[in-house]
Amino acid sequence: MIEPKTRAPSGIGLGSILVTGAGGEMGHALLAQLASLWHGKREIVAMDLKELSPDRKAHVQATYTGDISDPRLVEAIAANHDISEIWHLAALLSTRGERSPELAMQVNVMGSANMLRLAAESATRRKCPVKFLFPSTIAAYGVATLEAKRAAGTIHEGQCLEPITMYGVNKRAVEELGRYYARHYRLLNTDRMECTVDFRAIRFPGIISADTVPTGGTSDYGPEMLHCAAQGKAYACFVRPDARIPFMTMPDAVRSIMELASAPRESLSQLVYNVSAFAPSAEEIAAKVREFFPKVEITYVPTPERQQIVDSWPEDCDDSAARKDWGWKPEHDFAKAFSEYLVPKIKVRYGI
Ligand code: AKB
Repeated sequence: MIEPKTRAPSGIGLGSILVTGAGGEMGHALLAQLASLWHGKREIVAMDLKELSPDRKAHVQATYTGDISDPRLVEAIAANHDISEIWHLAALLSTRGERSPELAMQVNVMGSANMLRLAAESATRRKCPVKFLFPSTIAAYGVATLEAKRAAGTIHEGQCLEPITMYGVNKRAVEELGRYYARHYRLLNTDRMECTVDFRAIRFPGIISADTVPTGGTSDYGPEMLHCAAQGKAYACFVRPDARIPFMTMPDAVRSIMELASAPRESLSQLVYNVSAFAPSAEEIAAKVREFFPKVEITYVPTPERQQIVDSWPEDCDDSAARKDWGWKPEHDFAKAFSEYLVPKIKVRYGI
């Protein structure tokens, strides 16, 4: 279903911002930020598989409900709006993707290819690069064994790039497509633009939000533990106590991608960046949750398949390039994430 049917004015030459996956976890926090930044200056167009909730619709000027892998929907957006920036958040996450790998590839790769094409065609028409923000993930990394993970320790962007999940493979594929559109699009054309798509990606760790509980991911045990505890529910963790991957709070995640978006292109030495904040084991998360919710009952019932996915992801990521190129610095370390953000907000959310 498409609404509206007419091309909306896009403001003073700035063009419109398209946000895909606007109904998802990150979309929730990002729409509000984009709306306050661009209020009255730029049109924001949102797209999601499901109809957006009224509070999200309030932040945007146009909404499209449908599948990003449907080229007709993408053509309709291109016909109705002057798109100059795309925040492509829509994806099937790692656990869901592994249960339906072909569907994941369709949405995560073909849907992204549609978005990159929309960006390139819009850039060619506007004669100006279209900015493309892409949340990639630590799932883009992959090591074959737990021993290899421990030996690798904290890794930089060029290491361990053999993901074992369809989701990780899909994200790597889009990073490579982004590199092509940014640097080599139509390389045989003599009149080609030097940069057609200004592709910028962040490999996010697991994200913990006080407002939303993720579904379909493998890093979900972190947020699930906390949200269960706050609701007085017991939690059976699907990974071992010693499982370790990096995490970050949602406000830091949103701020990082907003900061990357606003960084001058010439300061960016790479297209894909790690960002890091803290990297606790599952047991360290459980202990922190118990500090604030002492009655919570947390047990460990590892699912071998999901454990294998977590064991293939790095223990932590080296984000020195992001720190150097665009000044990245997380606000929340592990202690502050709980004491200053998660616990106070989650108590309000669940009326504790
Ligand atoms: C997932 O678990 O699928 C994601 C991720 C780490 O990318 N949250």
